[in-house]
Amino acid sequence: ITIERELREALARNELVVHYQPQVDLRTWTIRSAEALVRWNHPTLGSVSPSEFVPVAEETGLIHNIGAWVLAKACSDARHLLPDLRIAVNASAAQVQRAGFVNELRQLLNRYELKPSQLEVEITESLLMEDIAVALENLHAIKQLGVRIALDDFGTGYSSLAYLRRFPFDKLKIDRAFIRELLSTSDARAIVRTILQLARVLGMDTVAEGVEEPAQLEVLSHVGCAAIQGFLVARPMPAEQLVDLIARWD
Ligand code: G
Ligand code: G
Ligand code: MN
Ligand code: NA
Repeated sequence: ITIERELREALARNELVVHYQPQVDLRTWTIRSAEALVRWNHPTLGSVSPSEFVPVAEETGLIHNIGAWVLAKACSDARHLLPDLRIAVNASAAQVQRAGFVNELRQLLNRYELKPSQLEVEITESLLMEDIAVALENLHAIKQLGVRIALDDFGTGYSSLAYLRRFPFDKLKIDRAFIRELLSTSDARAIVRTILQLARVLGMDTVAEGVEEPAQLEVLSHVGCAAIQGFLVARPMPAEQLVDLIARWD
């Protein structure tokens, strides 16, 4: 309740920040993209995780303001600091279901003079379960615009294979639950393999999330995963730090 009131003021007080976590292409071992992750620097509580405040923002409708701010910040950083990276931004179901969402994207692309393909929107499977008429229309319009669409946390929710054909996804993000068990259970490895095959057949890109150990990277390379994201490469960090990391990378 108090978190809701404070969240309302957080934007105006400039307490939200966006960090970026790189994704590494496994074929070339280069950083080609990064995921934008919002953080809340609370004056007394310190850094508050989005897993705590995003649900509150969704319940109260504040997610529209916060989401718009994150998108604009990510576009600004993509333009000024990270022009060679594709930037992926998480969008809540409510955002994608709003009629004005595609226009918001179009205006940002114009304002920051970005190639549409430099931007990627990450959505979760929960979106597919809600009232999907507007969402489906918006996803197709986003695709038309040339902005890429990634399906986040893939494999954990309710993912009917039919949805994969019906929605225009460019990328599947393999949930870290499978990566965590990759070395210890054979079914996790089988599931990852199957997701990768499915992605290949459907012409979708892939990234494994939550990669923390070299041995996981080893397996993922072996089974043909396109890219990895996780603490093994780097934790989410401010854009300026990512610029430094990339400069040191080559
Ligand atoms: O970075 P971290 O692991 O704390 O993120 C926790 C959750 O918050 C993740 O599921 C992530 O997708 C979500 N998240 C991070 N940034 C955003 C954002 O800008 N918008 C939305 N809707 N979710 C976000
Ligand atoms: O749901 P989504 O994929 O958007 O969530 C991304 C979240 O995962 C971020 O909050 C980020 O901090 C977290 N994360 C990223 N890499 C790793 C990792 O290697 N291990 C763990 N445990 N979490 C990670
Ligand atoms: Mn994500
Ligand atoms: Na995810």
